[in-house]
Order: sequence, then structure tokens, then C-alpha cells
Amino acid sequence: MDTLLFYTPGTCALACMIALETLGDPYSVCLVTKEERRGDRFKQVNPRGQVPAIRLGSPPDSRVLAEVNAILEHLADRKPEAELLPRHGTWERDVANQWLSSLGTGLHPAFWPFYNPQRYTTDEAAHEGVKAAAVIAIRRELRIVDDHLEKNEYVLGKSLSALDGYLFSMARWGADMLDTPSELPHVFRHQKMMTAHPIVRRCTAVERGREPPTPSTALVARLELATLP
Ligand SMILES: N[C@@H](CCC(=O)N[C@@H](CS)C(=O)NCC(=O)O)C(=O)O
Repeated sequence: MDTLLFYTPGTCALACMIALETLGDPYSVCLVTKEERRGDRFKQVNPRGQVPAIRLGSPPDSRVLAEVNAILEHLADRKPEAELLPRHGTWERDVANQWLSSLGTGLHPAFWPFYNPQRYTTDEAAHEGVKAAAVIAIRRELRIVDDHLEKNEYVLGKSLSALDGYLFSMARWGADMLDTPSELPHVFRHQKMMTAHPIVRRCTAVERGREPPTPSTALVARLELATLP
């Protein structure tokens, strides 16, 4: 099935690109700039104006799936043997779902007031206060992850999963407001490990518009929203 990932560099869409690379099936990416996310063209893809979204199939018979959790679950279920997530019906999958939910509804939204304080107050003078409160929430969420990673190499313990890419795509934002190496040593260790992973190196190069250090056998095309047929 044709799979097209809509992404913006530096966002949580990286989690889905890492998952797609891990699956190894053919996929394409479509760059959506911050400005384009707010425009009518992209709102036809995702009315929320958010990345990630994936388009499955070719227009006019294509479907679009948005929301990181839904996309990661879709990709994991597409090819269970790739072990992006544990099998359904196991305790391990229950724990993975718990982390998906906690990263998606705890850690992820903790960053939003920091980057978009205007969405949380109509009083411009209060923006700095909103951002300061966001830093408290971000630190609290990341400390929960840090405590977990003290005893676990990966989010799910001993093996790499789609959750590690999701955590990595967000934990890197922590550098904008926290001293990650000293405040969150285990998250920092995880970030370093992920940064060095060949798939992550490939995906971060692609999201930055660079040539990947090792070629992808799965990435078919790098498209841009403005010229998307
Ligand atoms: N609930 C969505 C949130 C996605 C999200 O916040 N995406 C950010 C980038 S990391 C975005 O597109 N923000 C633009 C906006 O909210 O206007 C999900 O889990 O996928």
C-alpha cells in the first residue's frame, strides 16, 4: 500500500518516520512547513493542522490517519514480526499501551504551553508565566521517564520499540528549557543511544533535508506539500 508521511522537521512526526524505516516497507515523506500546517492545503489532509499524518493508498482512493499513537499502532499491526510493539493480548502490549498513552497525553502536551503560550492565555503579559509553568510540567513528566530508564535500557525494558522513537522525538525538545545531561541523566543516555542508531541517524538527516549517512532501502520519495500532485 502507498504510504506517505506528512512531517515537519523537529517534530514528533520523527517517531513515525523511525517506525516506517524500521518496518522497511516502501514509503514516501512529504515536507510540510510550519506555515503550510496552518494553510488550507494541509487542512484538507489533517483538519487540526498538525503533523504527523499518513496517507494510505493513492488518491482518489486514499485514507489519512493522524495522531502519533494511532499511526504507531497501525504500523506495528501492519507487520507484527517487526516488533515495533508487542503482540496484542499480551501483558507487554498492555504496558506498551500505557506508555503510548502516557507519552501522548502526559509528556507531549506538557510542551505545548512552552511553545504556544498564546493558546493558554489571552494576556500577553502572562506568556512568560505560562512558559515557566510548562517547564515545571515538562520536568515532572521527563523525571518519570528518567526514573524508569534508570532500570531499563529501553522504554519497554530490554528491547527497542516504537516507543523509543516517540520518546526520542520529544525528549530532544528538552534541550530548549532543561539541562538534560545533569537533570535527566537516564533520558540523556537514552537520547545518546538513539542518536547513534543507524535508523535514527538516517531519519534525522532526512527530516533536515540532508542526504542520509546510510541509504534507506524503504524511502521511495521525498516530496513537498507545495508541489504534491
Ligand atoms: N495529538 C497529536 C499532536 C500532534 C502535534 O502536537 N503535532 C505538532 C508537532 S510535534 C504540531 O503539528 N503542532 C502544530 C499545531 O498544533 O498547530 C498527536 O499525537 O499526533
